[in-house]
Amino acid sequence: MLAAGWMAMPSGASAEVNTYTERVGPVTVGGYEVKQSVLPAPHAPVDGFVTNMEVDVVNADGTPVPIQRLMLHHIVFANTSRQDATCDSFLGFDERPNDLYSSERFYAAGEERAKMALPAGYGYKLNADDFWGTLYMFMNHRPTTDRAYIQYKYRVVSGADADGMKRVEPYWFDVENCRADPIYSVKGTKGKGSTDVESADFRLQKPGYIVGGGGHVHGGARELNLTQPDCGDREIGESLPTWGNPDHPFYNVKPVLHEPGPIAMSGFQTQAGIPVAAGERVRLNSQYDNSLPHTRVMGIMVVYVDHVNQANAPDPCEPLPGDRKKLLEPGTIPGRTGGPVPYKVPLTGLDENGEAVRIKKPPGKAKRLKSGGTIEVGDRFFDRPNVRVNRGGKVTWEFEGQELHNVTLANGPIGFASPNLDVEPDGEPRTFQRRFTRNGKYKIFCALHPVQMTERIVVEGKGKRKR
Ligand SMILES: [Cu+2]
Repeated sequence: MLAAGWMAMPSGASAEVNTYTERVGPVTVGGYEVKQSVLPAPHAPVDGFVTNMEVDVVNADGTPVPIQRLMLHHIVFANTSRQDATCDSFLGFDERPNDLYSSERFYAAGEERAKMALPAGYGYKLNADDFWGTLYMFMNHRPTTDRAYIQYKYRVVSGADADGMKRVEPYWFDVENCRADPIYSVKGTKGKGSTDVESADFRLQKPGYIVGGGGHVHGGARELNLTQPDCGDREIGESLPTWGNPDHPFYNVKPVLHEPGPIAMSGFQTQAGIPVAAGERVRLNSQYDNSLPHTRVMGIMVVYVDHVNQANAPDPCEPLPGDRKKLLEPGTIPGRTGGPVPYKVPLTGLDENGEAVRIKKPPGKAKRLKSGGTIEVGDRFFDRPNVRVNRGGKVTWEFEGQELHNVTLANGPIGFASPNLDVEPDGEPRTFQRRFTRNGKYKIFCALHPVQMTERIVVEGKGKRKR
């Protein structure tokens, strides 16, 4: 399946500025499945600078694939010829150390189809012999196996035109950095209008100027922003979501396999650049609504830095440039602004025809599980899909499967989710534990097999309420 077919089609007026279109795949995704994998991503064998990039999902004939069929939930492009600027080592999608991913992440997109757009005169260095790869996640919204191609376009300035170009280095800022699946969960236990903030600090390797950036969030996000804590915590960049209107496919596709994400994220650009002195901290703040649970969310911003040598380095906290431009700002494209849309992810099961239907709980009678009890996670099943637990009780999931699975809250009193786990090579199950301190109905699924693997835990009684 690796890079079964691709093509390069240069087009454009000048011989020195070309837009190339490549295609990888087909990617095959089973019915109602969520698939994450990696593929080599070919590029034109030229030396130059990438100034723009975008990605989409297409059929063999090049027509776009609607999300009623397949949704490209997210995709990352990395250059394996260079080391990533913010990570030395990585955890793979299975949460085990995996150096396959320690290559330079330079462009990413989610459901919102973010595009790379650098200010004029700046570019991401492409060498003819660089090796690019992609890490992608697809969701199949139909009961049958489907296939599609990942198609990406990028604009390259090369030859004599490349002489005056300034090279930018990509920095991947991520509140759950250095993981192939950098997810976390928002509890959602506070009042209306409350905000959960997760932050992470980064330092550039050399002084420089940030000339552009944009972010990725999931459903429930308020915004991402970048601040300089050593400069009075001033804001230096932000990325804001625009949400779909109620009739947007994100809210109407069946089945709902996750909380719908934004339809666009704003970005920023500046020719003059945002000054960052050597050793200065840059902080990413990922802000989500905290009145409802939001599980498996992300807070990521990719920024592009024009590094300068120490002689030309900006002073600490040098004034911000006056030419900061916002791209795709909320309100400039059709959609909802003014904060995230309240949304409850339902449980989905299969009817007798194998079609997805909403369910209240998995079939079968509820069994009582004592505190300290275990639930086995096998390949495509939870061995106890309906349980009752006393408040304060602890539940352990034992992952016995050969495939990866996870435990993810769809809806219920408190948001939580496990990493993707399977059995250890020596046969020992990996485990995930949780103590239930709030009464209520916890509707749970495996986010990789959401219609096949569902579970309901009813927490009741007057046991310990420690949080
Ligand atoms: Cu699963």
